[in-house]
Amino acid sequence: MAWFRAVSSAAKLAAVRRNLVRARSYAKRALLLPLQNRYFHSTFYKSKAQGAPVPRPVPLSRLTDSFLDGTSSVYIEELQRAWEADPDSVDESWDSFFRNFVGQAATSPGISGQTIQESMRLLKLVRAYQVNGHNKAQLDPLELEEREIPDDLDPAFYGFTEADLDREFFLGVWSMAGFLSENRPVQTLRTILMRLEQAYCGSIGYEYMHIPDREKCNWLRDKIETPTPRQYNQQRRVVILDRLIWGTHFENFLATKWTAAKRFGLEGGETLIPGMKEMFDRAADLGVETIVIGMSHRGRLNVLGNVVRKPLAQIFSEFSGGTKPVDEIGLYTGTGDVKYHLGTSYDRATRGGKRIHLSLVANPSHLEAVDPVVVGKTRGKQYYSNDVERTKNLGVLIHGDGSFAGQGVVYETLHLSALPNYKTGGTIHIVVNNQVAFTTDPRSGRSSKYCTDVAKALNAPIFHVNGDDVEAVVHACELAAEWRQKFHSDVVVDIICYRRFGHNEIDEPSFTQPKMYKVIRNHPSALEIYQKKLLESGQINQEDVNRIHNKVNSILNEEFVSSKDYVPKRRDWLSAYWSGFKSPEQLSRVRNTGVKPEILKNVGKAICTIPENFKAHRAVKKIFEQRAQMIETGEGIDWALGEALAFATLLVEGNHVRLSGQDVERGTFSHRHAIIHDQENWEKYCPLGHVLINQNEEMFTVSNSSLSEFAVLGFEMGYSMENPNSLVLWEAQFGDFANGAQVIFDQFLSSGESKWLRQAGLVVLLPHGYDGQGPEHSSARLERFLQMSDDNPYVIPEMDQTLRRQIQECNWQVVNVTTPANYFHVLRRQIHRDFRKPLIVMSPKNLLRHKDCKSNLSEFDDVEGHPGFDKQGTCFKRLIKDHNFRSDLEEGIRRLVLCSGKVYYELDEERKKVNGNDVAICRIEQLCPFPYDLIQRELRRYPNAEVVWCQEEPMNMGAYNYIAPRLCTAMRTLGRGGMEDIKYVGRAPSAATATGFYQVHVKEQTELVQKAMQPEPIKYPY
Ligand SMILES: Cc1ncc(C[n+]2csc(CCOP(=O)(O)OP(=O)(O)O)c2C)c(N)n1
Ligand SMILES: [Mg+2]
Repeated sequence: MAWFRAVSSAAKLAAVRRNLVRARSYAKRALLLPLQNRYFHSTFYKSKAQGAPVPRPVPLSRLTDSFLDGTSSVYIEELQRAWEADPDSVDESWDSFFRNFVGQAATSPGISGQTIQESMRLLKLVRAYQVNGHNKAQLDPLELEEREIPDDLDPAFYGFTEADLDREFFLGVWSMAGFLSENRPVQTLRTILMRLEQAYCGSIGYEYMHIPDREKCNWLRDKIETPTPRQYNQQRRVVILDRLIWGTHFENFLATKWTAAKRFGLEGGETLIPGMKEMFDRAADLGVETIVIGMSHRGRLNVLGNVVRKPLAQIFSEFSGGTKPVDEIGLYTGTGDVKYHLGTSYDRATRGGKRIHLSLVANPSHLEAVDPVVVGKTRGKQYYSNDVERTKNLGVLIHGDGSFAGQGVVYETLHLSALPNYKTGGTIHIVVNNQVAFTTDPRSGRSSKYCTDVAKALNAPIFHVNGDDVEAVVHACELAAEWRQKFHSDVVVDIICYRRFGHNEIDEPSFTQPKMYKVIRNHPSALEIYQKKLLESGQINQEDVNRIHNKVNSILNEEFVSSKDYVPKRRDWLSAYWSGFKSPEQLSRVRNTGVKPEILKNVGKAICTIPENFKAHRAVKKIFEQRAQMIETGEGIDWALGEALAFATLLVEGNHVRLSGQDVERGTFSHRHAIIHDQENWEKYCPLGHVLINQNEEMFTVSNSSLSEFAVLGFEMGYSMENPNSLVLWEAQFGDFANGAQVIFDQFLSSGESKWLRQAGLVVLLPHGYDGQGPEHSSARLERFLQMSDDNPYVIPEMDQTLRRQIQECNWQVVNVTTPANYFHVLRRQIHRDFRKPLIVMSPKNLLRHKDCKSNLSEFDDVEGHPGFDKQGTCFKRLIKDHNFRSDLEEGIRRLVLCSGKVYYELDEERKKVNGNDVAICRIEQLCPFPYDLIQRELRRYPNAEVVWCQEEPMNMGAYNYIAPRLCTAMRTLGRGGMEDIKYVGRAPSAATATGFYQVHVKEQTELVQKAMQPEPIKYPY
């Protein structure tokens, strides 16, 4: 038996040695791991001689998780036994570890008997609280949530018993932050547990252990595990109370004055108001000067009144039905929007005596759609205020629990947060988590535990906080501001509250949530709870409380009285950068968009030059040589160069240009090459970044985006709203994919100005055209954009050049441009006018390299006598007349084919083939607003021509349904017939945009082009 034991312990020792060898090889391998994972292994490199004299605590905290599991503990115990038998039998680092740690523990009076295993278990317990403490935190004010407390928060799980509670344990003097950092290595288990419960299981549940950055975790641990995390003095508490009273009375007041109105009140979540205000105060203390806020319906009016400080009289006036705002200069007021969608901006003082600018962005009902818009606007502000560190301009988004979990755009927006050309230094997210979405329980509304789980993908810390504990809410909000200013990344505050009434005030919530509403009915408000607490603590007396209540009520009443006479004085869309811009009823003249020839030559050379030592790809080099040649000769300028010239000339004039979208740097069709790559050292060069001497790096930004449409278009929308002197463009990979961003088109781009009186000059490039690439790479759904255009098909507006306000009155412009020069001018026109309008461009694919789709430099300049020059100089051509027919009257023409886009080149080709000299082809370059004047001019020119609309899209798509009534109006007023006189040539109606069979495509395309040229008349309708 003795022999067996001996053998067995020898075998064990051998096993331990084998493990040690393995451990050493792990240590070597670990050097390749990212920094944060290296710490544990680095302790192995101390030599025995160096390590011996001074007992050094070995940071167990640095052990990786795998070492903390059960088998590792057993393994370490085995090691310990081996070490006790023979210290030389273990690796020198383990020797040091056991001497320092166990030696201390074993000899310290009062902690006798603590084993390594107990230490490990204790550490695991601490860690369990850090990871899982939030599961036990007191988060639900209604206490209805059924929760399972994880086993690993139970000391018994680690083998501790009642008897251990008052035993002292050695915790170490760890080089870890927070709880383990204190210089009190020996504590009783009872104290340890109490502290852990206080830190992690109170009114705030912290989720941060998913963050893989030690510095960030330690920073948070320091904040969370400090013995007195939040101690507000009496003065602060009065301020918090005051703010809570404002938030609460505001809703009560609206409820009593407008009993039947929908206001999507904040009742049950009123602590949001003091939380936000304290967050903003803290942010201001830390250097924030401007905050852009996005939020949906819930509590929006309260935030507008109490946080942003929109005049209460104005809010009340809007509640009473409101007067349509009247501008002192003009009368344009758009369609307006419901009161809980309107935006505004104000300057307000903070508690710390600073001033902060707050703007709440107007938003549609579409939940979360405003998120990327806010982030883009914030980035725009950062550019214009030279906020390189991104600490002066902050974006704050307020979400609902249902929408934060459910809406995909939340994830898309979060995913922009660290991208170099989209980051804003962190957005602060606040979730007003009232535990219900309309009538839907979280159980049916999401698959994850928390509604905020999506933010974990971004390694954002998440603070869940009980909305009934106003001080905890304030603390979490302040901490979020500190985090953002410290780490410049996103952070989430999840205020878990409830909704006292229905989804809106007219809704009956007990139909669907009877249990919840039974509890809510008897549940005191956050204000009642806080007031009671302060009164009981003696920090405030009833008189003081009454005084605040009376003050708030009397102000609300005074504002209500003055709201009756409230007259909105000034439209507020003219923020600083926009002064001087015209509203739709103020005439803005058409301006010359041509550029002096010498400037064109100079910038042309600059953008075609690649630095000498830059090793561009051979093919790219050739492209640039060809471009340089085009500039040199002034001939054959192609699409990409036309675009680059528009950008370059705008830059020279001091404008900011930003183009973003998927693969826009090279260009989906490999035509742009706005950024080129050194093939040897992988450096990048952006020719348009060097048009000016010492050009600001961001002045020309071209950036590949994340693979998102909704968020990226929303972002650029917000960016473009910030400053009119910027040409902001978003390009879809193919136009088809733009419908992933449909909400932005519908709710912001096409209707934003009309609803919210905010202009935007965003340009959207949508590759479009039938080349036989199948149903998903042919159509940008031109018809959708035209259908959303608001120009009246039956009324011809004032078209005189000196009085024309047609574009200003229209909601946007839709163009399908066919020459590089016209593309150049339409881009420049966006900036060279006194108003801003979104521009939708059906951009070409095969025209990018088409032999005939070229322009001469003389079409870009402003020289009298050059093509396109007229009284205003050189301008964008809304219609390109047939180059074959110059006289004002062409009586011999039997057919006038009107078309738009690349089909023109195919029609022209066919005409040449069939000698169709009696057919004229006109290109409508600007479809919306409809160029009535130019169409009528062409109709007059060809008095005997059959009028044909030709398109390559199916009949139910493309421009046909938009063109037909407008063309008809133009013809009727000239006595040229009506609807039945407009012939259609194009594809038949279809469900899919295009055929998937190339042969079918070719047949269809050939037929339609041939038909447009056929000698016999075309039957009506086709
Ligand atoms: C994209 C979108 N889908 C549906 C709706 C209709 N809707 C309005 S509020 C609401 C519930 C929102 O729940 P939650 O996000 O939890 O906010 P709460 O109203 O509870 O504050 C819904 C479904 C909407 N406005 N937007
Ligand atoms: Mg909700």
